[in-house]
Amino acid sequence: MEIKGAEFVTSAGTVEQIIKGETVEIAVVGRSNVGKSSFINFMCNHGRLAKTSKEPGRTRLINYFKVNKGEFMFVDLPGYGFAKVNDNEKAKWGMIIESYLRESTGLKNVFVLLDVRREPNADDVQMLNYLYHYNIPFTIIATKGDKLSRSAGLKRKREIANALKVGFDNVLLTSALNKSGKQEVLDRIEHILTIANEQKANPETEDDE
Ligand SMILES: Nc1nc2c(ncn2[C@@H]2O[C@H](COP(=O)(O)OP(=O)(O)OP(=O)(O)O)[C@@H](O)[C@H]2O)c(=O)[nH]1
Ligand SMILES: [Mg+2]
Repeated sequence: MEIKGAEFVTSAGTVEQIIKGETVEIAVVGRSNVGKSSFINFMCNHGRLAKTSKEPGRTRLINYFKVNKGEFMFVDLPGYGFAKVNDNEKAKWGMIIESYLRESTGLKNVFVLLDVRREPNADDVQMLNYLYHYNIPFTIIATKGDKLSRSAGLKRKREIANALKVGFDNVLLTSALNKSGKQEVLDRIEHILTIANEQKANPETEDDE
């Protein structure tokens, strides 16, 4: 698969604004500042599609981006675990992320982004438990691979896979800066779209995955 173009569709800040459509959605989640917005820009070959920032907590809304004129959508979710916001705001963010994961009808896979240098923390583990619980397929993506040498990056990939109890090949190592790891992610997206199309053609097998 190839990403030929992408455009911003809309933002959702409340539960009512969450899109309930048929277009396949791939959501991007992770701690604040892990590189979610940069990842979407990198995958879409677009410098400024999703707003990025050095300041954690930049993305406060759910942002939808249509890829290849609607072949699927990337959904940029607010980062979790941002310490500097008050509890009230934290609860509101948590609620919008959870509402999205529960209510979106197009969601087919969640890309869980982790900084390659960091151990997955309690928030990351909670997110994965949530995805397991609701039976939502996910993909682990390590970001900022450029911060480590190739061998150190591979070592961290192994450690992340072990910490999360997933296979080594189920952690995709990327760098938005170096633009590395893109093909593996594109292959993954192609696989997700193939399964989604098969489900559409044979709706009775939907629960088999
Ligand atoms: N070196 C390096 N820096 C990166 C990479 N990806 C993102 N960054 C930097 O990390 C910071 C945060 O990036 P964002 O893409 O805004 O992160 P985010 O996860 O969307 O953050 P929130 O919206 O606040 O949750 C920015 O300063 C980016 O330039 C990468 O692959 N390599
Ligand atoms: Mg962001």
